[in-house]
Amino acid sequence: MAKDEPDDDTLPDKDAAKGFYAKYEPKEVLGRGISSVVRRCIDKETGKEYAAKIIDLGASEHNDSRQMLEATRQEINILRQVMGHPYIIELQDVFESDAFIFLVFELCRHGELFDYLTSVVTLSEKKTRYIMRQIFEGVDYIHARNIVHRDLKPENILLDDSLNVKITDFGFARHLNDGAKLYDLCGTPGYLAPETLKCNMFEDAPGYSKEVDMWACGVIMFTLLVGCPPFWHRKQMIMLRNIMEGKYSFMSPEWSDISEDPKDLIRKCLVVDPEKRINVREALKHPFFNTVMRRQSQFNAKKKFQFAILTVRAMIRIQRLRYTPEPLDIEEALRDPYRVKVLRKVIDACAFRVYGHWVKKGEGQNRAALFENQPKVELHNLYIHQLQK
Ligand code: PIT
Repeated sequence: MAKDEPDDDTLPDKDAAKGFYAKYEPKEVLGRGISSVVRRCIDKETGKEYAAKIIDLGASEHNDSRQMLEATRQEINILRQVMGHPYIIELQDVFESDAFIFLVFELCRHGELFDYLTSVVTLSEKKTRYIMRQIFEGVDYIHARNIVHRDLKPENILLDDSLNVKITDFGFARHLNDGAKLYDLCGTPGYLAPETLKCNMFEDAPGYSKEVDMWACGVIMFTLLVGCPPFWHRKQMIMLRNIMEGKYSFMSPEWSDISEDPKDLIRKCLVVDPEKRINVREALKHPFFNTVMRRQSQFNAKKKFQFAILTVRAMIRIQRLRYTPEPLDIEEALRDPYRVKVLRKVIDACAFRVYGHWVKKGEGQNRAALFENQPKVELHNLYIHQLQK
């Protein structure tokens, strides 16, 4: 670390900004926040690349700037507690001046999981397993240190050179002693847990704890598999009501090709009562992550032989399949093209290619709108009304 957190309340020296520019050469912008910017930068001595989050304390009013300084110091404190895990962003250096704070992180060249998902629309079960296992392992590390992240979402999951996960943005993270609860409303609407919303609605709400991160993991996993979030509604009030009631479904056509294990894990994350929700250790032991281990657990010669035959048969079928296009029911394709998997893939890919730039970060609202292939109810009613006149 370039600088330790000062114990007293005085603002640190102005030379710290010079310290950052003496050590690093800032390059292009990787991302922007309200009063911060993330730039790629190069260590002048070693030539190694990093990402520097430059927080502009002067961008806000005097009081706000003091608050921002305090909040950033708290974030640094948490970042130092969770450092040293392969799936959590590594804080490399800190420089504080009275106008700016520079946080230097390891570089994640592949950017946000959010942008990756937008480019591929949906992830296969296998890729979802790979990504979700890493997210849960990162969350396990955080929770084991009694820290709750409170803002897990695909925008806060970065991907490194090997497409491995790095959990970032600990701006809302808090340390929680055993049994302690939080009461403030923070996070991102589509990912908020019911118990967090309850704190904002009822005076006597019991508060919330680490379980909110497991809820957010359920929302992320659902979104990775089918491309749109579980509780989405274009009216935010209805979306929040859906969250409170845990109202979502696996009924859309995209789910018909997805197996039972991932659905079961999502169901266990999206349990309204936080006490009955799966915890991170249990999630890592879920069959979704342990399918291979289950098969390997006991050697059974007969089963092995049957499996070998099935494999050979499947291989022959797959080889033939290459030359045989999937049968297409023209009537079904005309009536409801979105139900046909091959057409659905083409439709989604085209929609994302044309309208992908609409997908804004934050609530997943625009992303879900791209999947809305039903007529809006009001418009539909208006249309019926006009016809009846
Ligand atoms: C990038 C690329 C990269 C790192 C980051 C962003 C870091 C972001 C970050 C932001 C936080 C935080 C931790 C990490 O607490 O390599 O685009 O607010």
